[in-house]
Amino acid sequence: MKGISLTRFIIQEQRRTPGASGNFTLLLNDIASACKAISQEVNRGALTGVLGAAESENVQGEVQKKLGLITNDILVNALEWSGQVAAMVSEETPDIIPVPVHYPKGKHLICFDPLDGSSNIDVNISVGTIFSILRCPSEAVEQPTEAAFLQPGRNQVCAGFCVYGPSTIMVLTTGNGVNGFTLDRGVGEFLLTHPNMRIPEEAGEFAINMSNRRFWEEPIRRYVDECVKGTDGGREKNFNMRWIASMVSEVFRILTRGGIFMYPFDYRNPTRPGKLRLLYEANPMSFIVEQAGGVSSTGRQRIMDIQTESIHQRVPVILGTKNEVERLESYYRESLET
Ligand code: AHM
Ligand code: MG
Repeated sequence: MKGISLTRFIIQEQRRTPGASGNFTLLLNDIASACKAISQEVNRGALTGVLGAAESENVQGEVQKKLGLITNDILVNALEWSGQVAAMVSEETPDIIPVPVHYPKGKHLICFDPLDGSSNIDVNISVGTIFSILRCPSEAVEQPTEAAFLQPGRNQVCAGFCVYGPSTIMVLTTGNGVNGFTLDRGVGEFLLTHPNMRIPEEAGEFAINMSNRRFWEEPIRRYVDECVKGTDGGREKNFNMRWIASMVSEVFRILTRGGIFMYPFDYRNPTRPGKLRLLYEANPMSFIVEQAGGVSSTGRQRIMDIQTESIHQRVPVILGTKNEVERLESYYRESLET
């Protein structure tokens, strides 16, 4: 299987799924094409003048980056014409993105963060695209509203992300495990390089933005303090720390060599129960992590069981190696009992 193209891989998966139409294959091909174009834009960077801030803010009041808006347009253009999509949600757009009336509609809802890791764009550190595919309730296909998107993450039919790093790598799940494909620029195709990715059961690394420590809840402080103390504390080993501030890179590292990633609830802003967005960051990453044998939680509940209340909803995210996430969940339970 190693070395086969993403297109062939998807078609072979489709043949194994009774009753599957080719529509989903077309949709994934469009996403892959968009990611190739985004990879090219990210790669050319300052040469084409796409770095820096745009003169606008997103719905969350964050200054938008030029490249964030360009990559958003690439994805919307690649998806809206295809006939596979009912509507889209993007980190860069306040409302749902409808399919223009002159194009046919399909039965899928797509949620995406076109360029995650925005603080890294101008400093030449890896960024990525994250996407999630839901089925559109059949009665909503013709006139989808925000309500159609308010589904729990366990309803996802596919999730993936692309990291634009030293190599461009796409990681994908349709609920049958996790596979990674590296973009071969010579051939112009994503080729299977990381079949059946499994998160190692032993973790030696934790990832969290330590500068927020004073705002954390007690279970997070307890867990991280123990990691920092290593063998001098209650743990049987020493830990290393990483913080790339690009969730795509952190999750790819965890898929490759294990570990735990935390962007937990903190007390900085009482209206914000976390930083990461449920529909296009937390849910797709949770689907991938669970499919690779890991766990993804807010500390208090499984992320994919959260009932979505709004399209840009934020949630705490703790994901990675099963034993480590479960240990932290047990600290949350203990702190709630006392
Ligand atoms: P973004 O979508 O605006 O890029 O925000 C999400 C990113 C994640 O990739 C990363 O884990 C986190 O923000 C880093 O945040 P911070 O700069 O607070 O450490
Ligand atoms: Mg993001």
